[in-house]
Amino acid sequence: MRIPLIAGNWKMNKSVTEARHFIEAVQGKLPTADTVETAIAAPALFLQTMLEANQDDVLKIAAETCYYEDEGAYTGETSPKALHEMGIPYTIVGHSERRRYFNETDDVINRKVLAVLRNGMTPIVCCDETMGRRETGEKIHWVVNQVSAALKGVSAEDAAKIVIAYEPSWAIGSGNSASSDQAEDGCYLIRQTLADIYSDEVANGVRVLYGGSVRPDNIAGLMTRDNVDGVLAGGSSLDEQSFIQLANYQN
Ligand code: G2H
Repeated sequence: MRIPLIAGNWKMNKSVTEARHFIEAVQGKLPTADTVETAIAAPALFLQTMLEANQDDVLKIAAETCYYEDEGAYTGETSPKALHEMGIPYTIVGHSERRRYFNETDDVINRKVLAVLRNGMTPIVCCDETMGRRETGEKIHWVVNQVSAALKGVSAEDAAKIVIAYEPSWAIGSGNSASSDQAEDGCYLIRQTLADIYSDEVANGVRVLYGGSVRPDNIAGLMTRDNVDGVLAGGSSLDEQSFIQLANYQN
């Protein structure tokens, strides 16, 4: 059984003080990880404070990105080895904003996936899709190619541990989520790609999330779909009450 994962992605928002207040406010208000797992990915400079404030340890504290080398002369970068040592279990890799604004290529994303796995963490691998590609039918190649490029050299054993997020660019930050049919369609395509590369067993074990304008009022519909195992929420994960509602979508 795939335990749902409700993850937030704060992007470059909040201050350290606000991050601590958020963690304090959600203590005791999130489902336990054996029913619904919850995570917040935040800027690296907040992570230690968030870990310290996370007294009940239900919420997973995650990173938004990291570098693909463990250490060395890479000014300004975040080490996956150091993230693991801090106790960070998840790192987002390949978010469309990283691809678009920081020129992260499929090759860079693949190296990051390998680095995150090598350091004992789980990558939340994002793949996007544009409306143009959806309308021309090019989407299938685009999504399949991103998944297979990101997982190049990843063993079946490691692939079984990863999380993949389907995030159509046209839904990100737009206020217009994909419909539950469109989300199911994208997540199903990703699972089939995993089955083709690895096996049905691996594909059926991997959690595939949907991301793009997920809100408390549309999460329940998305989560009814067979291949949608959770969400990656940006804007609606910034407010404590909104995130608590997302996490408790079953109630
Ligand atoms: C997509 C998503 C979070 P939002 O980027 O990964 O953001 O929910 O604001 O569309």
